[in-house]
Amino acid sequence: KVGYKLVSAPDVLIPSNISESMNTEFIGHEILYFEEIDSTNNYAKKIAYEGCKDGTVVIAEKQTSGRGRLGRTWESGKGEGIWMSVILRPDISPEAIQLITLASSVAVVKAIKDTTGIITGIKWPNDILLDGRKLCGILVEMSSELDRINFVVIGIGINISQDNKDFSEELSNKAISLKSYISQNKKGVDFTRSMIAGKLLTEIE
Ligand code: BT5
Repeated sequence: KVGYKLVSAPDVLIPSNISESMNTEFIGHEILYFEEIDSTNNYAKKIAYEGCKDGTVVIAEKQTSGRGRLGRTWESGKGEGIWMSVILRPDISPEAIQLITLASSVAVVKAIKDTTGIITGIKWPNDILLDGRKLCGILVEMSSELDRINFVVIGIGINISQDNKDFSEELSNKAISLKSYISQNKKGVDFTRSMIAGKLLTEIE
């Protein structure tokens, strides 16, 4: 009869959860959250063309047509990872776009280390590996003119909770998730997806 205490909240990627671990000047001040979407990069490009704000983020629990590079598929099951896209309007020349991919990879490695204590590695240009398997992929797309960028979309997919059996047969010994690594190796500390997402946006900025 003394009321209730909230001891834990479900790990959904809603903006209020993410902003608890975010400290940014402009990235993520607008976060668009979807339970299901075809691809966060597709939606991000659409709203970027329509003029959305620098730093807008699109995030989803599930993607039905998650994309890698060159038309490849990105497996993005419901609630199993962080599937998100960040829209930037940087004042750099189109040739410098590779720097954005590299900086994003570094941001992922730092966010994971700071949140979980786990050290991952970068396989140039856009893969983050753990135990020799792919933990995260980055897909940077842009719209530009000859000498200036209109916008960049940084699409990031991080596997969080899949077991081997949750991946397709093709990926079962090529992909890994953070939680399966932690439980198998008894390393790292517990975390929520929102903690990593908030920290990642901070690092990207
Ligand atoms: C990438 O492409 O690694 C970029 C992946 C980017 C995904 C994000 S999720 C949010 C945003 N919205 C999108 O639609 N995409 C971005 P690439 O280097 O081409 O690697 C693709 C290959 O990785 C596939 O052919 C598979 O072999 C493998 N793969 C697919 N899904 C995977 C997963 N969940 N984990 C690990 N590897 C995967």
